[in-house]
Amino acid sequence: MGQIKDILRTMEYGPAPESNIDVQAWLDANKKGFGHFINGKFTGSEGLKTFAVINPANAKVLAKVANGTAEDVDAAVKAARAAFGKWSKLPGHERAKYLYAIARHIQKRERFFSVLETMDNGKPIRETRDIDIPLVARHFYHHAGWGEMVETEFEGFSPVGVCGQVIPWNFPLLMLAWKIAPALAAGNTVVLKPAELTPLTAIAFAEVCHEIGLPAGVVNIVHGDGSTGALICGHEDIDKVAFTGSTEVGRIIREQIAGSEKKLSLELGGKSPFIVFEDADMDGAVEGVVDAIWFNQGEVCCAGSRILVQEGIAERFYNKLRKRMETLRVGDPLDKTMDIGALVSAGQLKRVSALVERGKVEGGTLWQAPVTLPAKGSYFAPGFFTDVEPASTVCEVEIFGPVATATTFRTPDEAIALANNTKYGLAASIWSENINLALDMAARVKAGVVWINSTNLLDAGAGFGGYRESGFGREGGREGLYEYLTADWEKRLP
Ligand code: TAP
Repeated sequence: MGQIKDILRTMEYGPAPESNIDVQAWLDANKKGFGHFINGKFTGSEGLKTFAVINPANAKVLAKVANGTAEDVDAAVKAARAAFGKWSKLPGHERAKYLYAIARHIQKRERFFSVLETMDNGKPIRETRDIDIPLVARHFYHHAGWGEMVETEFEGFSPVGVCGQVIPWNFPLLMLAWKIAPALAAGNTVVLKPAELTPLTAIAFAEVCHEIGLPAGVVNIVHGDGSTGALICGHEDIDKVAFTGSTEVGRIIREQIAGSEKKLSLELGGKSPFIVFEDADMDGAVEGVVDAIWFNQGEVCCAGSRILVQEGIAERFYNKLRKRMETLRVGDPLDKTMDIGALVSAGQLKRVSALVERGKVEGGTLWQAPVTLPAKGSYFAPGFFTDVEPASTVCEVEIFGPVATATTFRTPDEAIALANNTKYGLAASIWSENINLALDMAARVKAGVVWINSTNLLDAGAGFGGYRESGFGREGGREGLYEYLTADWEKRLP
């Protein structure tokens, strides 16, 4: 019954959109360049400074996009402020209609969004088609549900106001969804900056907002580099900053807004342990490693990048893993048979390569999949290091590429000591057939998310976020909503 009601609601937004827009035709039609989306209008890029967007799989230019200035940011914040009054006072079920409509339009355009995301980011089409874009739609559906219930479930809370949101390039549209869906459901308006490397699906998303008739100013998207991000975070009329990205930039933002009244949430880096006990289902754990570190080329904040294996099974486990690596396919991300695509940019390839070289110099033994990489594009063969010291660079620094480290442990206590020997605390994965042991470990590992006999499971209904230098605040589920609400009693404080 609820479902039928939802369908009826979304039907108010007209017939289903076209589902077969051609990505190349869309890019060709915008050859002059894309602009920002401010106050419900596309600015175009004429007369604006632009930057080139490159397809990392073949190094070809895909598009030109305007670089946001202080004036653009100011116009976007003003539009968001003007829209806030009416939007925040709409009954939650009215706001929910728009979220349902966004979800539905994205679903209808799944193919378009998947291809565009793959071309922009380099990740395999199998992942954008089966993971990224379905999770984006799910995020909007889920938060449409919260929109319906926000007044009753969060009585005594009000929306925060105008939210400045800055996101990274590793899951461009999904990170946008994680930011925009809860903000809107709770009654806020937003100014969002996508990563300079991957702005294209955010532009297509703005088109969806336009088509469904989202009131002007509720969502504003300003493109640009880190300096545009800094302008948004520092703008005096922003009430909340939500940032996902590196710990380094998170620190800069925290310093920048210290002393202001801005609410802040930071989703930062990670160096997550992947702990395999000798009683684990070994085939399952090997498959788990594939998901933990080679999904999305390892460009995943919660990637299981530190494999910890109990000593008695280590050699057998490594041998199985090497055998599995022989079957990995790396290449053109638009090819549906590929497991691993290109890293996001030539710069990222250089960074990953330099860290891996450092690992070798520091004495690590690198095992890489025997793959032939395409001649052009930012490809890196997946691999893992053995013979590494816990204090070595590759064990400490987030590589953010398809390379893990592997070390052994003897006892659960030693595994915990190694797992927690990091400045981060985002996620952990524990593999054992002994559920008591796994649960005991889960309670002792310092991480915001712990998976048992699984990894990289993300859902709109479950709060996600870190401890320590992985940041604070949660995204998803009930916890995530609190990031976009203020308790009314706080407002009454003198
Ligand atoms: P960053 O370099 O930190 O960039 C993230 C975003 O911040 C980009 O849009 C960037 O702009 C912008 N930015 C740069 N300097 C800024 C400043 N001073 N003020 C405001 N914004 C600024 O991270 P990245 O390289 O894109 O992404 C990789 C990092 O994100 C990794 O550390 C990864 O672990 C983390 N990450 C964390 C999570 C969660 S949920 N914890 C999820 C995904 C990624 P431009 O890049 O456009 O210049």
